[in-house]
Amino acid sequence: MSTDYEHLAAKLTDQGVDVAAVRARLSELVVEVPSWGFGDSGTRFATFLQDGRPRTVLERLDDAAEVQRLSGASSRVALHIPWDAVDDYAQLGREITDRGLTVGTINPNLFQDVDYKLGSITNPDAGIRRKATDHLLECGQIAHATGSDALSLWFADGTNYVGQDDLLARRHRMREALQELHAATGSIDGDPAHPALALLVEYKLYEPAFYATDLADWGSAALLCREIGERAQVLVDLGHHAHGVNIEQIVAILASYGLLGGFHTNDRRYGDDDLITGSVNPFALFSIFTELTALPQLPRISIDQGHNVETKVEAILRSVLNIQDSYAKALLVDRAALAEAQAAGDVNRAHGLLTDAFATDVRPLTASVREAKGAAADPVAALRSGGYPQRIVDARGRAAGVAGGWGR
Ligand code: PSV
Ligand code: MN
Repeated sequence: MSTDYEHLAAKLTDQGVDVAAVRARLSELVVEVPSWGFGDSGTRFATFLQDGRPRTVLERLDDAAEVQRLSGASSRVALHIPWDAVDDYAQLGREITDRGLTVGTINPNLFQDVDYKLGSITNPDAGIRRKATDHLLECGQIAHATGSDALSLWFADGTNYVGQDDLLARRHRMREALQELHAATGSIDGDPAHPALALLVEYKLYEPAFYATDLADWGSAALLCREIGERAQVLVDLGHHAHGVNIEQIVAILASYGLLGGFHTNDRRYGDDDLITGSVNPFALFSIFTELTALPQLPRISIDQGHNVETKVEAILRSVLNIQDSYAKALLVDRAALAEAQAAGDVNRAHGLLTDAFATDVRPLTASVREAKGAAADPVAALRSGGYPQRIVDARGRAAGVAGGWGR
C-alpha cells in the first residue's frame, strides 16, 4: 500500500470514517460500459475514423476487457442490436464471459431504419409499429440467449411540427407496444439462467425530434412504467435534460417510488454531448452519487458515450475512474452529522459537509482498492505504457484522415 494511501486512511479514520466499509462498497462497484462507445461515432457533420478502431463486436469486447483489466470496476458490457448482431448469441455470451466480463443491457436500435422516419412504436402506420415491436421482442430473445437480464429502451420517436401527429394517440401506441414487450419478457420456465427481464425506459428532452419527443421527461417515463408493468423502471441519462435541471432530485424522487432503474452517465455543456463522465461538472456527478449512496443499493450504472475526437478506450477508462472517485467521495459524507445539521437548520454546516467530502483527494483510496482487486493503481498510465493502444493499431489497421459524414 502506498504511503499516500496510509496517510489518507489514517486521516479519514481520525475523522470517524469506517475506511474498511468504504473500501468494501467501492470494491463492489460495477460500471457497465457500452460496446458502441468503442466503435465509430461522430457528429452529423463528420465521423473521424480512428486508428485501431474495433471492426467487429469481438474487438469491441476486447476493448471493454482492457478497461476492466485496468479499472477492476467495469466488468459488464452493454450490447446494441443490430450493431452487435451475430448469428449465435449463446456463443456471443460465452465470448463475453471468456473475457472475464458479464453481459449488461441489450439496447434495441429503433432509430436508423428509414421506416422509422415518423416514429417506431409510435408510428401512425400499424405495419411499422409491428416491425418495431418485433425488434423489441427479438432483443428480448437475444437477452435470454446471451445471459442478459435487462433491456434498455430509448426511442427517438417524436414530431417536429405542431399538428404533425396526434400526441395522445402516439402515447397510446407506445404503451401498447411496451405492454406487449413486458408480457413477452418474463422468465423462461422459472429458469434462473433466463430471468424475467428488467425493462429500463429512457427519456430524452429533444433530438432527433424538435417539437414533441414522445418520451421527453422523467415524469412521463415514470407514469408509463407504471402502466407497462412491475419490471419497468426509468433510466436517467445525464445528457437528456434541460439546462439547470436538478438531476439528483429526480434520482431521489424516482428511487422513493421504486422506479429508479439505472443511469447512463456522460457529461455535457450544451446538449447530449457524450463527453467523458465527470469531465465538465464533477460536482454534479458527486451530488448524484450522494443521493445514490443513501439508497440500500446502487442502481445499474452504465456509461453511455460516443467519442469523436479523443481515443475511445482511454476515454471510457477515464469515465470509469471518475465514477469511482465520485462514488468514493460520496461515501465519505458524514451522514450522521449531515442529518444533525439538517435537523438543526444549519444550512452552512450541512452544505459544508458535502463540499468537504467533495474536496477530499480520494485517488490514493481508489487506487488502493483497484490494486487489491488486481487492477492498476494508475490505470491511464498503465494503459499508455502497456502497449494495448499500439497493439490494436497494428492488428486492426490505420484509418487516419478518413472522415465520413455529409456528402459521403
Ligand atoms: C441517443 O441519445 C442515445 O445516446 C441514447 O442515450 C441511448 O441510450 C443511446 O443513444 C444508445 O441507443
Ligand atoms: Mn442513453
